[in-house]
Amino acid sequence: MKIKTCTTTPYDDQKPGTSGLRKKVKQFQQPNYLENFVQSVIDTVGNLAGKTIVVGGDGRYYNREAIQTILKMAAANCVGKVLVGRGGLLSTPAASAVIRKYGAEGGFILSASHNPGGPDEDFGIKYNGNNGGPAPEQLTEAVFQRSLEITQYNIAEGAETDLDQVGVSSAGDMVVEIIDPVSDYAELMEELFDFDKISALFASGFRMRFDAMNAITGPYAKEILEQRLGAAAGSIINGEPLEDFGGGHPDPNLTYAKELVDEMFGSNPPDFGAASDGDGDRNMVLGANFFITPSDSLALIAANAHHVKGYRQGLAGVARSMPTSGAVDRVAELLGIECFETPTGWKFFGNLLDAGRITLCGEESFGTGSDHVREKDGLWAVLFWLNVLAVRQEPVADIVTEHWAKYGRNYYTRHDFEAVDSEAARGLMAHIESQLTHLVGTRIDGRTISYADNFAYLDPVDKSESQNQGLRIGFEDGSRIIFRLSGTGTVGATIRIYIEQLELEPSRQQQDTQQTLIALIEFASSLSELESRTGRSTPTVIT
Ligand code: VG1
Ligand code: CO
Repeated sequence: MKIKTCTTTPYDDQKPGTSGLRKKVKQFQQPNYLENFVQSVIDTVGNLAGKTIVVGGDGRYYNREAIQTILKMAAANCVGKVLVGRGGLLSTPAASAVIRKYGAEGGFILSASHNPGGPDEDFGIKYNGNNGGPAPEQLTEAVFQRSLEITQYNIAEGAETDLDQVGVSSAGDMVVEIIDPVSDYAELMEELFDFDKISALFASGFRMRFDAMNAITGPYAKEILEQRLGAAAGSIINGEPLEDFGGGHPDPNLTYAKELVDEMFGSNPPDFGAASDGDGDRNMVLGANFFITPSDSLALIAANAHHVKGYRQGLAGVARSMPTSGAVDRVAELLGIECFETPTGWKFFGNLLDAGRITLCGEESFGTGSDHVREKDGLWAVLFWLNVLAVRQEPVADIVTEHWAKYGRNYYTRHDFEAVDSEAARGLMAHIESQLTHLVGTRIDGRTISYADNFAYLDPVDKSESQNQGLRIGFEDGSRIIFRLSGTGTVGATIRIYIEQLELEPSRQQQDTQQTLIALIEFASSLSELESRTGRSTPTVIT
């Protein structure tokens, strides 16, 4: 196998966002674009020679081409061995599990997660380290700096690897092993959850619907839910991974998982519904006629962990991203465990998980996970809920209502304004920030603002600092309004407004969320001059 060193010129836009580098496929197809980024990672990480790495993706358009390029570059950069999911497939949590199980040095995960796929849509790539988790900010920043000065990359010339046959082959001196993408992950799930109890639940006639949204989790859900746990055939819908996800957004929320939502709120709904995203790390869970917010799901998982095999021994602590509601905080308080508030993005949980400070963590953006891997994990959350339902034998709605009565209910919503003009979005954020100091003491709808700031995070483990992580307005009664710009979008800017309000009185816990939050929603929109600055008054997505 011949190794070539090719000269190249830098691109100036390879700065990874919340979760890796995400761009339109057409941008990735520019000459040397992918090669520059991959070589920048290899140069920055610095120690891959002779080591094992993992490569896989969510199966979207350009996945296979990218994997062939990465394999040739890995061979040329003296990587010892690459483990690749069959068909180039690995869900994000499965990739994390495989890195950890085989002691790999790291891995490349190819995905733009919940963003649409296809020749005119999105692609993405990120590097995870040997703990199985996304590279921390210092590393992604160093990769970006490297990408600005890169002048050459190494690539092997030779035959393409057959990605579709499980087995071992070689590319020059490098070993390539195609692995079954599901089995290691399924085994890990069997260790964590009471499969016998969940099987008995299904055998008793419990009905569920899992919407894989034509994305990566189809094969995982079929193997685990239908094959191993005995869920009725047909429990999984949209279970074939497609390169364009059937033309939809593989984003498990109330807007984009419409087929599932319609069924769960229709006549004779199944007992439990769930969906996952493009790369399998997100989850939405629903009961019959009942939506569980991701923030509540995290709190309920924490409060019910003692029912579940892998978590029965107790929780070290919990963490949530800053915009996630405070529901889990009160569970932690009652359990007497630590609760951390981190910036948005799973990479910020890594140190806390590695240090054994937390067992569970989650984000309001349909992300929940634990110390079993270093990514959020969609099917894991679904199995957790199934395990709890199998033990408690109560309807989802009753379990959540009972939880609220005990801990209080955090009414919570997120309004997303997608593809806003970038200048306008930056102007809006600057305008809000300029008012923050004057806001403290202001009363809105009977509540007084007690703090207003730009969230900064000091990592308690490695003491690294992260600034500018979202504008927060907090009220004396615990209500909050948060403004952030998305770091995963690929068109213009996406403005996210997060609003929450705590209600401790059970008789007031069954109200409509948008109505309950209306005063805060209106204040957020007038404070930010949303409509005059962006021309938008209606959110693209309401969660
Ligand atoms: C969004 C979510 C964030 C999540 C990230 C990656 O980021 O808000 O909570 O960690 O997506 O999720 P942003 O910057 O667009 O708000 V995934 O499933 O896209 O990898
Ligand atoms: Co995802």
